[in-house]
Amino acid sequence: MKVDILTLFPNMFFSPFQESILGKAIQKGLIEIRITNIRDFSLDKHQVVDDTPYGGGQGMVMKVEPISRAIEWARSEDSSAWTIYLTPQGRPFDQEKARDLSSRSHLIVLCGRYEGVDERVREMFIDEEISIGDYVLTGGELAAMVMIDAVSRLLPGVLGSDQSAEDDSFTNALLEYPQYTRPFDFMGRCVPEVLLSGNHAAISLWRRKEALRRTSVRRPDLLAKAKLTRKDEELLEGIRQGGDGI
Ligand code: 4FV
Repeated sequence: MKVDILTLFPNMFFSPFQESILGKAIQKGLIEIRITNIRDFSLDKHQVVDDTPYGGGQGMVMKVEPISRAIEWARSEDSSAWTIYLTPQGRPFDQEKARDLSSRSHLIVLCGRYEGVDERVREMFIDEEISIGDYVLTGGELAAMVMIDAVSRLLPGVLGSDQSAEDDSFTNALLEYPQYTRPFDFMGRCVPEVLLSGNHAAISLWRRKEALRRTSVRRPDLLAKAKLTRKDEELLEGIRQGGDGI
């Protein structure tokens, strides 16, 4: 996958994309990230990229010309690129959207600043608007990093063999079950015995039950959307009756 990032603050991306899983994926060529300063596409001698809003009001608006030239440049060698604008007015980002974007070959990601971009940018150049949450950031850069991280880890070969995105939270629409590792006993709190039993059927039943319990308590909205088996319903019934559901 190729990702073009259009931003006024390219330096913000260097360290997050050098570290850990994403850094390795880039080194291995599993994902190609090209970071471009929109200011480089401003033709006026002071490289102005923003201006006051027509109709008055506070703040500044990003000008359409530099952005349009930057997007045209990024698209120049590949017209199939999918152009995304990160904005609080966008479609809420979730695992389903991450999976959808991970099937694309070339993403162009526009990071807004100030009060946002001139409306004609959205009308003329943006394929999809995405929001990472109902709050206001100082810029779209952090939102872009969040989105690219969630998409990248779904690309083949990015997560090591010992890791899989298969039983992620939200992959099967439930929150993830509790995880434990050594020590067995920490300040008197011990790891559930079943996890040391070696009985894989019992372990996966326990994990399913705990995922159902956690989801029913913390995110009943997700439970309503989840495809549950009859066994799941039984487990849930048991959980609701305060039993342990088995
Ligand atoms: C945002 C979000 C976000 C709005 C004004 C950048 C800021 C500034 N982007 N999800 N929430 N963007 O707050 O994606 O231009």
